[in-house]
Amino acid sequence: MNIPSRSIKRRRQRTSFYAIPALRAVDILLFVALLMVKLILFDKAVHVPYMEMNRDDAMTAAGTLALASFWTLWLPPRGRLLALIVLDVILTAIIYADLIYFRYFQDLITVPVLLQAGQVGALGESINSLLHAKDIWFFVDWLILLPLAVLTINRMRALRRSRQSELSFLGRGRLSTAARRIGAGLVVFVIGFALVYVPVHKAKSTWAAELFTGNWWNMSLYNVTGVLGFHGYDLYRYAGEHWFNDMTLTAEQQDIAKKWFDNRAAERRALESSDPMFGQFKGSNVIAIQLEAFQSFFINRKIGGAEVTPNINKLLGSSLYFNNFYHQTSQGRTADADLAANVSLQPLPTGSVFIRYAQHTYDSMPQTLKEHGYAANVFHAYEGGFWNRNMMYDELGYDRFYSKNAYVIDEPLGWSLGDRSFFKQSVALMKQVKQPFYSFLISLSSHHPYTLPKSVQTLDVGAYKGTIFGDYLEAVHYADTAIGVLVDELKAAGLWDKSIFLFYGDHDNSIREWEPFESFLGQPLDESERFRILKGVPLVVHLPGDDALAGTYGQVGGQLDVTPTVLHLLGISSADKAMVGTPLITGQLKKQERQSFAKQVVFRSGAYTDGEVLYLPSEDGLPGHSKCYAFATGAAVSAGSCEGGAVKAREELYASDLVVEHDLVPMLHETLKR
Ligand code: GP9
Ligand code: MN
Repeated sequence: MNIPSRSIKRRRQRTSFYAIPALRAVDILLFVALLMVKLILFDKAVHVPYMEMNRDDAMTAAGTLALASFWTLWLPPRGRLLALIVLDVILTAIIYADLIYFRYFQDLITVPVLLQAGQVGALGESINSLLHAKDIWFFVDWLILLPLAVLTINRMRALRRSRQSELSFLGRGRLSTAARRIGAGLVVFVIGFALVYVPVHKAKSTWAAELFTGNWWNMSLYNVTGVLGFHGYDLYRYAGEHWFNDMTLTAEQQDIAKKWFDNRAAERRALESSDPMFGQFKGSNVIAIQLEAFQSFFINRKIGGAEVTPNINKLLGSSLYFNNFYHQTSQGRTADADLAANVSLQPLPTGSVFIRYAQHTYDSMPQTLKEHGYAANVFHAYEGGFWNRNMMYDELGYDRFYSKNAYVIDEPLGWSLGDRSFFKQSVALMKQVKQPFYSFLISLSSHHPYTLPKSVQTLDVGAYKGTIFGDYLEAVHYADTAIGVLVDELKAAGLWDKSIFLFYGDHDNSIREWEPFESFLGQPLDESERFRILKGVPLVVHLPGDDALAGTYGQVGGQLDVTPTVLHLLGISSADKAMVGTPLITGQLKKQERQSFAKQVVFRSGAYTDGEVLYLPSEDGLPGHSKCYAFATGAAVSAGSCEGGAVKAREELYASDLVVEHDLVPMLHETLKR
């Protein structure tokens, strides 16, 4: 038994701060207080609109600190003090690293970010502008805490030398001391858990219901979990998806994916060798615009005698307009449209590929064009971290992502910069790029809830004034003006005749009351018409110096066909690419209201159309409840007319999901290379 000598005992009683019972919890309280200040500083520094820390957020933040530190109460007093100082240093470093990362990427650090070296490396050149003098407040406590840690270590060493070790688990105190410490630790754990659980559960059961499944931005998660809670959740999410999820691929699954993509690539290969359109526009620039919530039901329509989209309607005179073109997005909305159009793979049923599998390999339009000597840039005047774009665009092979930081916000509108100024500034940036180039632009002003300032409401929407439908028409009318500006700018820059220019809508407008649609279109809408309106977005393609093909085309198509179409026109083979779509602009095209090339457009729900039928599976998944309609008339037809197609639609979704989830593109390259 180690009995402290009397002199040591006396000295310890005299000097020990812990001898005063009331002060025993002071270190952990001080720890929570200091870190709370830092979390508030972080929140103020990132300053995301509508996300300021409120009472619930403060509760969550305090709870996460309790959860991070409860175990220190199991240690003897000096061990605990030391552990709290080390925790303070680690958590401060995490919070500050997040702040620096946020200032550059408008996002938080995640496990995949740490695994993808390029992301953090990009900070290097700008580090000076990312460090602010006032950040010193994150570290002032270290001036006291670090010397205190050294003193504590020395003191512990001295005590250990006198065989009074306090480092061992629970120290050498009496059993009652041990029980008290365990109890105190557990109490803090329970308090911490409750402080986190109650507000997070409240958010999850109200506005944030889909946030944890279909999450769209790490900052939205941060808004619920706080920065430390976010890292806990990120680790849990990553571990669940990558370590604990049984992702073993069976030989049979491999075979299914190989066969499916091989067949699809063979279709494209056959077309490449026989179709006169292949390579007709070799060497052109490609300028593709993804328009926010831009549907097709208002194209060529008037309200109170005024055209909703006068600029686009005029452009149709010299362009190819696909009026049976559909969006194929799921929960990932804008990001799914981007994936469909640039990667030609199906989105996932839950969440977005951009967030869940950004580190996997894909065959993309930018990457393929770069392999053929093109420059490739993407433009979107919003926070670069939204939809995990920074990471995904890196993977897709773009040279540069011009996000909000690259723009002067001289026309503030809605979420960010108005589309008119966005397009103007993008063309100015584009002019600097060596040709041929691929430029992908994503608009934003026509985003839900569509309320534009009075100054840009230039369409008289009559009876719809003051309704969301009226606001939507105003917003798409504004977006149409912006398209007009963009075309003029491209002409002035001398790019118009050297470029394949195309645009498509990303997804529907989320307005689910059918009455305004019916009164606007002047007819009642049955189920098949509603589906076609909901999914219908325009695809408009202007080909350089060639208006001969201009006209309206009724062939069905979808966003997954955009990349194969562009590659086909440029004469770049997609036969060795793991892509789902097929070219829409071929020698077979005819200007007709409706044509069928035995081509299927498959939607995430398993619905499909081939231009002959429209198949809508039932929500309860029972085959007997599904619907089969004639595409031309909307009349119900026998279920048998859709059966074979429904099986093929499921096969497409299954094969595409295998590729995304199991990262099969490298394996498929081996099979597709001939
Ligand atoms: C934001 C924009 C909107 O960057 O792309 O995304 P959404 O909410 O439409 O998916
Ligand atoms: Mn969108």
